[in-house]
Amino acid sequence: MTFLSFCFLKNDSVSVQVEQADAGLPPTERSSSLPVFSHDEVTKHRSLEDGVWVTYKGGVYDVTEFVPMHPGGNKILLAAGGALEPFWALYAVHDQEYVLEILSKYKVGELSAEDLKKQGEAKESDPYSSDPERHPVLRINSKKPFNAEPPPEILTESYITPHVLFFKRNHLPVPQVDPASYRLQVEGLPRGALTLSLKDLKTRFPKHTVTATLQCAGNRRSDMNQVKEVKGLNWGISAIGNAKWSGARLRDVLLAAGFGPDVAKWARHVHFEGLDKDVTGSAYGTSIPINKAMNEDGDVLLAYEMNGEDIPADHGFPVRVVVPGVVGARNVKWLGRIVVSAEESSSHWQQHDYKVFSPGTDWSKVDHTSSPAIQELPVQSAITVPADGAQIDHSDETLTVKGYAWSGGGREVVRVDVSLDGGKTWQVAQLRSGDKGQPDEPSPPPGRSWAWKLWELTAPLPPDADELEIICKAVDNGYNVQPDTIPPIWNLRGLLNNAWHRVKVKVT
Ligand SMILES: Nc1nc2c(c(=O)[nH]1)N[C@H]1C(S)=C(S)[C@@H](COP(=O)(O)O)O[C@H]1N2
Ligand SMILES: [Mo]
Repeated sequence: MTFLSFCFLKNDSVSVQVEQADAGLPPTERSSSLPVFSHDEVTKHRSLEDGVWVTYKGGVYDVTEFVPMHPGGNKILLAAGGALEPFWALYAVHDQEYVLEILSKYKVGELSAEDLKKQGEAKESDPYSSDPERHPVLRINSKKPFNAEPPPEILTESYITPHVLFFKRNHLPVPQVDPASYRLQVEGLPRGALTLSLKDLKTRFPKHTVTATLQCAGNRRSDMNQVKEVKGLNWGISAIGNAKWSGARLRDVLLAAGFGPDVAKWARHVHFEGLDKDVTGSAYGTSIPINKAMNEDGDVLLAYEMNGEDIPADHGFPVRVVVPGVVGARNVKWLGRIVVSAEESSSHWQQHDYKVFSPGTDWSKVDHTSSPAIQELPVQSAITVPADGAQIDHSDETLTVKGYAWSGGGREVVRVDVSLDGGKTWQVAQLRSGDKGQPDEPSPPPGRSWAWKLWELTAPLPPDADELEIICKAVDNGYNVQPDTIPPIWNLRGLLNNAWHRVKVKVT
């Protein structure tokens, strides 16, 4: 495990609350005649060009000069324009006297008292006011509802994605659920409804743990948007994460609710409804095919733990469905109701979204009944390091390229090809199913490869090139490959972009 991932794993539940001014710093620091800056002013300084400013306990610091001197200086840039506290909480080594001394040299002002106060305040009458705190390293695509993804280079630092870094995809405010009064309804079976408390779920059914990757259908949408405008959140390449989920098997719960051979004759789908509701009172909901739900090897969970802890609020506390190998949208969070049915869910998210159409279909002619709802996902891969537009030193002898690869439906990724010359020549990357330097997780049985692989290639830097186009593409055990370009898979909602991932870097 790398140092960085170690820090993240050790600090899973980082608070982003900004502490009140004065705590910890000598009083002389506060009585300065330095100018007062607003939060908006500070956020303008988040690059080497515009200066790198950070705040710490109410002080404003210009650390531009310090960035090139700091080991892994670009990591400071993640905090640029905002508070240092949550980042220092990730890297515990910083909480030391001498670090504060270094920092004090760079002080340029005070944060306005008003903005300091605002950082702690939740606004009443806002349905999102009870949403949980999130780590500021996340790149926000939308605040309300909250949708955000981690920076790619951090995503592949750890095989198991810590929950603070795991992408968050919410359609509605996060519901606050009291675990003591929580009840799960299981309906649609001839025996009548089964009601389960959280304790029932934990004690009446065997606990099962599955390492599974979750990917949003909109992952990599921003690249599709570049080809031709699409509708949807502008996700980069990190709307994907890999976690250890634990809970009861859905199959066991349905059997306990009375699922048997007679039900199997007519049952075709299992509906899931969340406890998150829109203003009209309708809940987030979708369905999956019954065979995925009942298959002994399907590993569908009613999960109450993520990475060995209670599922965090953003990820569905206290119970979420985990449907390994299937699109994120079916992995319903804050699960309130399960219904066994002959029909698919009639919800918006099943019938009018999460469907893909021909590149020639536009909003004037789209017929949502003409395409099936997305379930299993296609083979996917992306390059997380280096970043698009990065500069590489020409005197480096080798170049290291890193990324992730995954396929839906339990199909295992068996190979990742990497090209450093725009696809003229290819080299095979090294795959792993664990943290770097650690043993791989044991291979799952065939057809149950639910987790991603991380990959890496270190190769000689091609001589005399001033720009490289780096490409990756994965192959799964069905020999499915990724399409080479986006235009043939373009669709109006920008879903399922799994074209070869390309990044351009400058050699200087
Ligand atoms: N109840 C509920 N479940 C939900 C959603 C939601 O908004 N409400 N979003 C879905 C979508 S589109 C995705 S991609 C995943 C995201 O899960 P995560 O936020 O844990 O990463 O949750 C799914 N389950
Ligand atoms: Mo999604």
